[in-house]
Amino acid sequence: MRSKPESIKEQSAVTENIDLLRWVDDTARLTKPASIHWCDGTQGEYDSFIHQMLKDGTLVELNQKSHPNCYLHRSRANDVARTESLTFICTRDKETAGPNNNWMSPPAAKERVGKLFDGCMRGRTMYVIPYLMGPPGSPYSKVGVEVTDSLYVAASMHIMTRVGNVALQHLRTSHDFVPGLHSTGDLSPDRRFILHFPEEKLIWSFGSGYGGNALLGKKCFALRIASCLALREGWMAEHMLVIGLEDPSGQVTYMAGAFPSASGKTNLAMMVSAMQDEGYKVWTVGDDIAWLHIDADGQLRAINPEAGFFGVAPGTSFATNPIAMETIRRNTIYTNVAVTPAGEPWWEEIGSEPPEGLIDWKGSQWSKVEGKAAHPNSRFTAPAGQCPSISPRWEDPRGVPISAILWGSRRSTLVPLVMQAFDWQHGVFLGSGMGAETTAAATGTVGVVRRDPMAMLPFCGYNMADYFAHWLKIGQQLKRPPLIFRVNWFRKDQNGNFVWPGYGENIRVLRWILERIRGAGGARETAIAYLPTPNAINTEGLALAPGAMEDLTSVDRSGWLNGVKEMEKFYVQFGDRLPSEIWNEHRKLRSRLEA
Ligand code: SAT
Ligand code: MN
Repeated sequence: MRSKPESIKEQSAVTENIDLLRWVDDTARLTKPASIHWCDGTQGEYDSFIHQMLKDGTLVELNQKSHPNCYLHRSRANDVARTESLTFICTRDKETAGPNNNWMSPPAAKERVGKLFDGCMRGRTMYVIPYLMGPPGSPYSKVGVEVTDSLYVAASMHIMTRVGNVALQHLRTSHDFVPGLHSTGDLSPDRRFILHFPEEKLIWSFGSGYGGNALLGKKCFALRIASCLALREGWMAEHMLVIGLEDPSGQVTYMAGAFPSASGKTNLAMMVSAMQDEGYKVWTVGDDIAWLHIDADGQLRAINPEAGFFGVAPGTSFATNPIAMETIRRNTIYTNVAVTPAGEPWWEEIGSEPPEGLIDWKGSQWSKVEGKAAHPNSRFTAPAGQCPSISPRWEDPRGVPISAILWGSRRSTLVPLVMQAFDWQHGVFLGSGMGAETTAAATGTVGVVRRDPMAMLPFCGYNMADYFAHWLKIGQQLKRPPLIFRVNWFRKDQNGNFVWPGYGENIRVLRWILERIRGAGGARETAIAYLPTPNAINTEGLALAPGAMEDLTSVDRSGWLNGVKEMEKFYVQFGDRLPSEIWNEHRKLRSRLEA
């Protein structure tokens, strides 16, 4: 559906939504594209996008025998991860955005970045992408419309969201959609801005072609803007995976887990249980984002707003995540991975040695001295529906009932393998104070501990003090609030080796969590939380170092007292706005540790 920018009549064949037509028209006047293409979301359209990108070099064809319909994209070397320093929340009042966000006033942001958008699509095609976040027919689903001049973005949106008619039908004539304007511009970091206007539900992204900066349905809409809508409307938009844990009787219990980017969320979401023979199996509902609503019975329910996975490639292998390896064998767009002479994707820890003649992520011959062949934040973009462990209920319009919430992050020391919060309020406190070692998913130093509450620090679209208050309030509205747990698979010993085997063996921890949900499972009360009793977690058949389990389930008092100080430094930024409940929990934790 190609048309001249002015022909609003022609576009109205696609939709009769006046607000949408007007916004697209205004956008075209600003960006001045040579032509406009309304995306219909069909396979034919996807294929033609791919064809075009193979022709102009945006994509490289991978081995079509081993990886049918798989392609490689190389982004600019300075555009390989989210850029938190260039990401802004634009609200009238700076306090609304909070100390956790970069802020610009809406008029200032529009003035500054509007100039960059002016005429930025000259000679280019403007793609209009109506998309649905959430299952078709769900009352919890929401519509976005992304306008972009990047075909890579348009094709990726086909995978990550539900594009075309399904979205327009959900929208009908309502003005209730989230417009998102994206242009790659000249890809200069000096002219790169990722702007969110929660008060008008608008996204502007300029100067980046990378994932979270450019696929506006994901972090920009489904987390930053959605978190603001959720605050207003009484639900929660969270950086969480959702899994179903099937027990030997066939009953499935659903859990949601918040982990920072590149901390194994996708691995956990697709875990092949090491206790499969005993009847414990994990089903995948989502691997990155959950929208949580309270239903009429006071039960928390989750939908996965996305339709695909945008996962970290390095470290993914048949040993660590066979389900992902199976999922990304076809219909997948890879970004910034290496490629073998046979045309197959390759990355560090894929499970094979780098072959002779490997081409690195920048497109050059790789040699060992040059470091990593794949970028540490290289990604795969694959349809969720083709994942072998996808839950039969992943598109249930009512969502799935959540019985437990997990906080997880990389902590090589201090934080036990698993602990259970005393109650909802204590659980919210544990999430609010979560420390995390930074990863390659964002530009900056890797491995330094920062506070990353609920794994939402880069994604909460408003003041986090209000976010904590919202969490506390939601708990009061739930008839049976999910139990809250902190997990940490990432403890290391003095030699830098992981203490716990992780991956499929994490099922042993999930099983304890399931027992706790059912009122069983051995636990002891400690200063920080309930910890598993020595034999509560089955370790049969694991080659753990002597004393490992004791280390993983004990409390390092002086370490935690330090942590308490770090939390305090983080909380004081929020001044009076921080809920008193958080300070109370903080005070209680310190006095228990000092007792
Ligand atoms: O780059 S994204 O923000 O889309 C992925 C992530 O960092 O979690
Ligand atoms: Mn993420």
